[in-house]
Order: sequence, then C-alpha cells, then structure tokens
Amino acid sequence: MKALVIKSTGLWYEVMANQERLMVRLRGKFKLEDKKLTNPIAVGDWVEINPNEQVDGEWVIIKIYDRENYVMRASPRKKGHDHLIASNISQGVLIVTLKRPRTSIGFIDRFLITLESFRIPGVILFNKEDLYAEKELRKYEELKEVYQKIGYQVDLCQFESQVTEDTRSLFKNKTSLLSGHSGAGKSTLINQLIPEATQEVKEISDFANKGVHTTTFAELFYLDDQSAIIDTPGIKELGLSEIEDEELSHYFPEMRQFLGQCKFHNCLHENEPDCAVKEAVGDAVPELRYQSYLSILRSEDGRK
Ligand SMILES: Nc1nc2c(ncn2[C@@H]2O[C@H](COP(=O)(O)OP(=O)(O)OP(=O)(O)O)[C@@H](O)[C@H]2O)c(=O)[nH]1
Ligand SMILES: [Mg+2]
Ligand SMILES: [Zn+2]
Repeated sequence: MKALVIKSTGLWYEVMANQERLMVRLRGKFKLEDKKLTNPIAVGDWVEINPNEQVDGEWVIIKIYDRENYVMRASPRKKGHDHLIASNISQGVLIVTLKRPRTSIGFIDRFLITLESFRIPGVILFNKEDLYAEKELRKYEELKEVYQKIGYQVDLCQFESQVTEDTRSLFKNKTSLLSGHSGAGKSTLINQLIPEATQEVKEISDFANKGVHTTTFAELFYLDDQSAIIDTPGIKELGLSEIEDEELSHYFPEMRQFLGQCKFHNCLHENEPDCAVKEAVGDAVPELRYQSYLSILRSEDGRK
C-alpha cells in the first residue's frame, strides 16, 4: 500500500494511507543503504508499506518512492553527513524575525540557496511585526526591496494575533515547508491555520533571546485535500552541503544572467579581473547579497 510520511521520530514513522493514519517501522537494512544521511526517510516521502509478517498489526516500510525533490542540510552533529528536512515540496516558506530572535542575512540566503539548488520557489515571511520599532521596520523595508527585486515573495506578518487572507492563500494547493530559527513562530502559524492543530508553542528565553527548540520532529498537516504544510524544528545554522564553490553563484538568481560573461569560465566572482558579476554589484546584484555570497563562499559549511 502506498503511503505518505507525515511524521518521523527516527524510530517510528506516522504515515497516511487511504485516509488512515498508521504508525509504521522501517526494516533495519534500509538504514545502511545511504550512509551519508542521518535519516533515511523524511516527512513528505512516499513509501510502500506492507503488514509485518512477524508481528501482527504492525506495518513496515519496504520501499521509498523516488523523490521529486528534497531539502537537506549538513548535519551539525555528524561531519560529512546530511540531514533530510523534508521531501516532495512545492515551496519553501522561511519565517524570519528581526527581533526575538533575530535572523541573520546569512541564514536567509543559505535557505534560499538550498531551495534554488532544487528549483523550489521560496517565500519569506517576516513575523512579529508588533515587536518592530522604527529601526526594525526600516530594516524590513530594506530587505523586502532586496529580496523582491531578485524574485522572492516577501511579506510582513504577526501570526500571534492574526493570519491574513494573503498569508492563507499562499498555502493553497501546495505542499509548503516551514523553516526558520527556533522561536520564529512556525508552530504559531500552524495553529492559526489549522484549528485542530495543537502544536506546542513556547516563549523565547529572556536570557538568550532565542527560541527553546519546542518542536522536535517535523510533521505534515493538511489544510485541505490539496494543501499541506510541514512544521519543522527550528534550526540554528543551515549548513549547505553538496554545493561546490564553482556552482554557488548559480543559486543566486540575480547572478545567473551574468555567469557566461566573466573573463574566466571558472570565475568565482571574488578577485578575478573582468568579472561580470562584480560589475553588476550595486545594480542587478544587491550589495548585501554579494557580501553574503562572499561570506558563504569563504565559509566551510558542509560543502566540499
Ligand atoms: N510578539 C509576537 N510573538 C509571537 C508572534 N508569533 C509567535 N510569537 C511567539 O513566539 C514564541 C515562539 O513561537 P513558536 O511558534 O513556538 O516558534 P517556532 O518557530 O515553532 O519555534 P521551534 O518549535 O522552537 O522551532 C511564542 O511565545 C509565540 O507566542 C507574533 O506575531 N508576535
Ligand atoms: Mg515549533
Ligand atoms: Zn565572475
């Protein structure tokens, strides 16, 4: 029977098969097949399940169907390993906050690069508008201009008090992945969108001004038959993996148009002469994005 993985705790998977929720297990040998992943199956995966012949009433996953796409990050714990965040998604929605907690530009850009590498559309929602003073509102306007200009949808929200029709309609007829730091408000949004959802929500730590990692497992929720939304645990850093230095600029949509025009075909757009990307900085390529590009290029991440 074909089933969709809607929650994964590592040992057990909750799946939806023929409108029914089932807890299933994975046959042991699967775990070893791809040694570079810390988790062999992610929420959003389509799997084939069979009754377990040895244990009455238990189901096991016998096959993972090919993934249309997936989002992963370098495992922060296991060097050289990747962690699957979710698969088969139609858009990535990043929940950003400029206060309590503050999301860095590097984090936003790493998320967008991850999406671009799979050609998954990205949306950026700035949450907690009610906490923004003049300074944060100016920052928001600045970032909105940058990200809209290069093709991403951007909006200002306050999920705790209300979710607008515009935000609701973003999720129609799609499978959306929610991502962002702990405490950004992902679960708050889920609870607002889905009256039956009871995702735990916790206050930011006053001491650290950070979220306390309330959500610990990714989970898929249905908004209606055609629309699903995946809540995920907040992440501190999004390490990129499987992206070589030479490809990095391909995942900056505003740089793509210049890539064939540099003097050197393997130009990293750093210090090379006659670089078309560098010439476009401040114009088609926003300064802030170029600085972010350089910083990611020079950082280790999980790339290599
Ligand atoms: N002031 C304000 N607080 C908000 C808003 N949205 C959410 N919060 C609060 O932010 C805190 C964290 O919200 P959560 O929804 O738990 O955040 P999360 O992104 O799910 O966090 P993790 O599960 O840890 O990744 C809670 O205290 C929420 O009430 C908002 O629009 N304004
Ligand atoms: Mg949460
Ligand atoms: Zn160049």
